[in-house]
Amino acid sequence: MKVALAGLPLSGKTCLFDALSEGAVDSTVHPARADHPNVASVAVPDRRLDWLYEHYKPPKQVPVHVELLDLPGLTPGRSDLATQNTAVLEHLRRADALVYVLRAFDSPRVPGRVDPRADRDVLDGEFLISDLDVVLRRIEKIEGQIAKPLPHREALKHELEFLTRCRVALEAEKPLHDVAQTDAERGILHNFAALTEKPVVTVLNVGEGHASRPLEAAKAYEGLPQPLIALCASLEAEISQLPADERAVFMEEMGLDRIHALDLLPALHRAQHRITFYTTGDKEVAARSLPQGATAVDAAADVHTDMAHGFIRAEVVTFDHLKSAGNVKQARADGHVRLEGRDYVVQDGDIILFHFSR
Ligand SMILES: Nc1nc2c(ncn2[C@@H]2O[C@H](COP(=O)(O)OP(=O)(O)O)[C@@H](O)[C@H]2O)c(=O)[nH]1
Ligand SMILES: [Mg+2]
Repeated sequence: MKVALAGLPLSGKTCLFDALSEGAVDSTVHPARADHPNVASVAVPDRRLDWLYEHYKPPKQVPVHVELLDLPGLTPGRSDLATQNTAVLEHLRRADALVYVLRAFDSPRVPGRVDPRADRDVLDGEFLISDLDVVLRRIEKIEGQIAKPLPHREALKHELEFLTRCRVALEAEKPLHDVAQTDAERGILHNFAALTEKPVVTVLNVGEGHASRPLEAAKAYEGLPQPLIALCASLEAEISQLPADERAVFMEEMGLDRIHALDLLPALHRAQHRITFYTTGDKEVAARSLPQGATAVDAAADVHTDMAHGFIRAEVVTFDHLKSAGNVKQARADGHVRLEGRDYVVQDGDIILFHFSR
């Protein structure tokens, strides 16, 4: 799962990146560049996994990881930075999901007005234009091919019809995520990595004065897109750089009862229509991510291809049942451990033991 931070310059992307990656990259030495984005692998916080780890006490816990990308800001209207802007958009295209970082803090170090809704419209506008550009180029190419008696002419005709609908939507300033109706059409969008089709979570970056209750500041801006997470990126970045034993004291001083940035990765996971299932064993407990609708055999393949090839059945208990029963033996006695076949649709929070032949 690859997630990229998108925003205007000085909106707080790098602070957010530092808060989430706990300073894995020293961005004062290596600022994010379009030809060299900063990348960090960040664990998705997961209370259920923490509970399983406490419960089974194996040597290791393995969370789901996200590859987080920090990039330069988008600079529409700056013709001197057009090449960099195009390169940033290309990186965003390759991400599975985007975070819009919107500035809602006032600072003498950052020029210009504070207007997150206008900034968000600027980002949307950039993505619409960029997608339209790709769609128009593809249309032109297909129109050239379709004149020839090619064997896959029918498929091209369908694609052209779909791309024409895409063009109409984009010209009316509508994002592409509503246009694709069939799996084939979604496949086409996926191929050109449309920006306006990607799952988005918005981060409203508020000033220090609102750090402890950031959502209060969000109330000043009606109509910001959901899901939305409000936080003070500079302060949360600062906290993440502190030694663990100093964090609580500092947070108390600042009136923070929690790190709001921790909500971001789970929100991105949900926005991508993905679920989490768990495996437990002597060596580790692991959280694993699957697209909604995936089956038991897909889940087995995620653990090991051998498990999918030799799949016999899955033994499933939900996290909530296990937790309330206290242990698997009791959950079994309560009738909450089920045997499921290969076509069982995995549910968020399932704990699965696979039976398979070698
Ligand atoms: N007061 C305040 N300043 C912030 C906040 N987030 C970022 N900044 C400041 O804004 C400037 C730009 O932040 P940075 O994360 O580098 O923005 P980027 O260009 O989007 O990566 C820096 O001087 C930060 O210290 C915030 O929440 N509050
Ligand atoms: Mg930056």
